[in-house]
Amino acid sequence: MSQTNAEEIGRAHRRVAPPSVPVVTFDPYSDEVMSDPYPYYQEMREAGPLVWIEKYETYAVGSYNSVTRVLTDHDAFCSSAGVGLTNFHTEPPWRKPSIILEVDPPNHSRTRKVFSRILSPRSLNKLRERFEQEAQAMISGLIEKNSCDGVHDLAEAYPLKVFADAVGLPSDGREHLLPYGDMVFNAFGPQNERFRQCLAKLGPSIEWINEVCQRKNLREDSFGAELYAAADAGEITHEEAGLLVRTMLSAGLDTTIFTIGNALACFARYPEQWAIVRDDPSIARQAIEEVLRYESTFHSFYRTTTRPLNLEGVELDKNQKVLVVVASANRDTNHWASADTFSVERKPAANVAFGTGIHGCAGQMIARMEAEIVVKALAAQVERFEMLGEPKLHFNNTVRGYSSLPLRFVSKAKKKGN
Ligand code: OVM
Repeated sequence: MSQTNAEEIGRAHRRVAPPSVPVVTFDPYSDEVMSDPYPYYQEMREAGPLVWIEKYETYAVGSYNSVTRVLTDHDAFCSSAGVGLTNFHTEPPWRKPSIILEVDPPNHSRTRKVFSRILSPRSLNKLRERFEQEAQAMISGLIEKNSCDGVHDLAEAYPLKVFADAVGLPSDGREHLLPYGDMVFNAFGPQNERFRQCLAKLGPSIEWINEVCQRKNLREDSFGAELYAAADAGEITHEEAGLLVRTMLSAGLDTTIFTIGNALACFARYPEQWAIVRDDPSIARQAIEEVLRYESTFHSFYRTTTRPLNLEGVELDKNQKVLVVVASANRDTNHWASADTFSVERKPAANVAFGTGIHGCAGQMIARMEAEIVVKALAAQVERFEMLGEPKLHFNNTVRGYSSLPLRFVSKAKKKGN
């Protein structure tokens, strides 16, 4: 058989890397890699700024420069083919695509504008006091309990209360938000066993989510109500308002929950770093940036090429998926000094945990606000964290965090003998 024939036959079954692209053979979605992905990310960066992931027959970028290059060129690297491995041009999405995430300009610009206004710092300032009171009360309660699960009792409880209130959700049924979010983020990865099991268990959660996105179920004076008001004003349609409520519920819980959990895990694991924050809470915000850099919550997502192009010296065809590993960019030793060290005193610099470019996280200000308020409330009350058992990781195709953190919050007051 001639070589050309063999190649053509091979291509029908399996796509191979163009000759100049380094191949990586690990599966970024395996439990093994997810248990500690950073050495694998290093292997990927050392192989080159652009690599081929053999298992999923897709490109990937993991260096700080290649990640930002892809994310800042939304004309060449689009979102409308989906930001998961599934290519919406050739395979059906598991749900109706998001009208803000999985869409390109000019449609994206219209929905993004409304969304950004509702989540602007000005609008968030009105929520700050309520958010602070809730954090203080929750943390006082946990100190009294003497032991808690940092995930269930704080990382989950806090956004499920304050963020869901801000969106305008009813109090009952909020437990549906977690399996739904888990599904959303698994769906950005491959349709692996994890994806299938999650989908099989989803049951009534999808219906609950779709139900609470309707205007009649949302409280007045809430983000949800504001989205519908934007529809009354003709900026978006009423159906779009419902889909943007769905975006808030998809993007706003797991992300902040895992970020708060990752912060607790970092502070419990590096007590000397906690002591720095506790003694100078004015650096809480900077500390959260460092948690996001060191243990990025959103690990990776995809873009799709809109035309043949050259990336990092490689010719890519049109309609190619590129995995963008922001968590790897945030550990790139060519960009960060002591990249693998958790240091709350690191000068805040642009990490890409929230992405960058026109699709950079629209909720990043409220996410930072929630995390900062929790850290400051902890700094006011907690001397140190004692780990009472093994932390348990939660495995998800896209977001990284814990399912359990058995902790004791040791009170500052107790130490002083009060
Ligand atoms: C959405 C959505 C879902 C998950 C994440 C996200 C990071 C957006 O439904 O629009 O942004």
